[in-house]
Amino acid sequence: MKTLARRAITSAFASLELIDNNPCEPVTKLLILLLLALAPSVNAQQTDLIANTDGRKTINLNGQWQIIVDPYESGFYNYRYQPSNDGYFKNAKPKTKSELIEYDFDSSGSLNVPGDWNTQTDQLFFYEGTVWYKRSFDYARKPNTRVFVYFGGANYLADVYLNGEKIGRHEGGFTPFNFEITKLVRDSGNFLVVKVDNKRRRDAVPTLMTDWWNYGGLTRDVKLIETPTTFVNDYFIQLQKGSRNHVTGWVKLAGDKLNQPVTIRIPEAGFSRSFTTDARGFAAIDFSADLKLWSPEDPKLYDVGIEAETDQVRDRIGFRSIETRGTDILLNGRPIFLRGVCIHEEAPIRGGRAYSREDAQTLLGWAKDLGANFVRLAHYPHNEWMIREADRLGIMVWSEIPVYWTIEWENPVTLENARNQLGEMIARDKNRAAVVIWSVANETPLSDARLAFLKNLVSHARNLDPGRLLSAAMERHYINDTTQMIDDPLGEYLDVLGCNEYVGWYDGLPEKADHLEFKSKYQKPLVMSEFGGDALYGNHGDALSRWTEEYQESIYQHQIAMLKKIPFLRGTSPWILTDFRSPRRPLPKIQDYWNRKGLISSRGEKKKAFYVLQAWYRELQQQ
Ligand code: GCB
Repeated sequence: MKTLARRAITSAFASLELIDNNPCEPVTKLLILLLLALAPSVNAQQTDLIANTDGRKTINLNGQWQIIVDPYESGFYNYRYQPSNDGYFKNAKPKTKSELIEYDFDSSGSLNVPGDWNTQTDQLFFYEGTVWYKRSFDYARKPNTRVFVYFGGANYLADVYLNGEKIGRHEGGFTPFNFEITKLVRDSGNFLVVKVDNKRRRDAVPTLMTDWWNYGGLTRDVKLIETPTTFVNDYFIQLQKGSRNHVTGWVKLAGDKLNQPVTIRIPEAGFSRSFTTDARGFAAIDFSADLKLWSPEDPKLYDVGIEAETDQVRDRIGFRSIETRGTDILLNGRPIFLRGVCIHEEAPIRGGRAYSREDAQTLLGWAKDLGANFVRLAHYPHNEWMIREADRLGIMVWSEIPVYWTIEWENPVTLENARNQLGEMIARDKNRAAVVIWSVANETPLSDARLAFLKNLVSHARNLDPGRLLSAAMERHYINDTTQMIDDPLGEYLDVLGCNEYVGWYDGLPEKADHLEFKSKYQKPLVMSEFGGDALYGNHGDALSRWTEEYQESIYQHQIAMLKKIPFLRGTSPWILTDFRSPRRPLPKIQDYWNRKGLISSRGEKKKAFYVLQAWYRELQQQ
């Protein structure tokens, strides 16, 4: 309850901040606040996210789940469009030969979890709507334990039921959530039902228009997590901003024995120190240790133990500092250039959403092959394997939320949703050294309401994680034929300026880049967060023929020459590592619903531009 109350207050303040920046009448403000107080929060029933699920006792619920495709949501609403008490979540069976029940999970089809529904059956390729998932399981409860059901991600809106009872709802397609089921779970014959709805909505995050496939379903791992009655719920253990040996953070217990000693142990560094949690189960931690720092050259991870009397968790944690000075980005105190590439969460070769460690290894392996030390994971938080593998491989990560293009900037509920997704992204990955940048938005059009919304997200991110750099992929504009200006007012609140430009593709021909210069209003580092153009692998022609590998190669040649002249450029993440599916790209025989800006085709073939960028990145690596 405390958490709920805190969330409600935080969200009211968040909205107040937004409203305060908007010119509306005091009465209207009051009304909005009143409505907010009455409306259930997006994740009202969610238990605080359990950190590091791999470091816990878990029971895997992946595999085949029974499904019912329900375009009219008749498993949820009755014929008067009122929520029904007897929906599909009851998993009912006729008890007599006369009883009428118009659905049956057990004789319906099935889908693999994790996995999107679009690429598992042709019938659902373009489907946007509701699919019901059901999985049965047995679970022998032990005394003094609690059990939670954890979803790595469900796109987009998930209503979760256990044994016919609603246990929670989660909104947002790319972040994890968990619900406690201790009281509901039984020894045998449990049925877990999830209604997953991926209908796009104007007020959602993302909103109606995107340039990626709206893959629906239980797209990431599902598991049960078993914990002691009082357990280590979450912790934040990272270097203090600017320091290379001072660790700060916190540990949070959940349960009834909240006040107890907790020891942080890093055996390899010979470190061990105890802290005591307060009546809320919270302890601030603060210590110095002699640590070998994480870097792309040497991605050192330590075994870290978080040991309470009632529960112990182990994690692999890297320590590094990341900060900016003037126009420089400093990793462990030294200036660094981010040699990056953007990536969508699409499975290499197989297609559809990526979800496995192998998918992450292939994608990040290609990025390494390119000479990258950095990836921009676009346009939403990717699955946890990507971050864990980046941590292991020494690849710095920019991670972002789907605040993309035309969000409802004036809608307090949309803001609350975006804040929630931002909070969940940070909650999951805050202990990963690889993550160096949180980004709050992509290519959002300037307005006062948009600035208020994004400032709110920036301050939320800083409160949750004071150590990492904040950015956003912004737009720029021409001040004359040959000068592009970066002066988005959002830039004032960011640490690193992100900027997307498509000179040579949407903006003139590749040669246009030769005469261009970039100016910035801010003394801050710039990451050119997107540039590029489409090429169909194997399609050849001269360098002025669209869709050919030669045209794309020429864009990269001219772009690189231009980028080299930008004095405050400290990183690049061209668009994009591999071709990815997009409903906005129908051109027959060329696009066929793929965005072809990949440096690598959907089948894993490297296009000519790949080698142009690789040569530049190798050159930068020598410097
Ligand atoms: C952009 C967007 C990205 C698109 C890309 C394109 O600016 O940020 O999501 O896919 O351009 O290919 O047009």
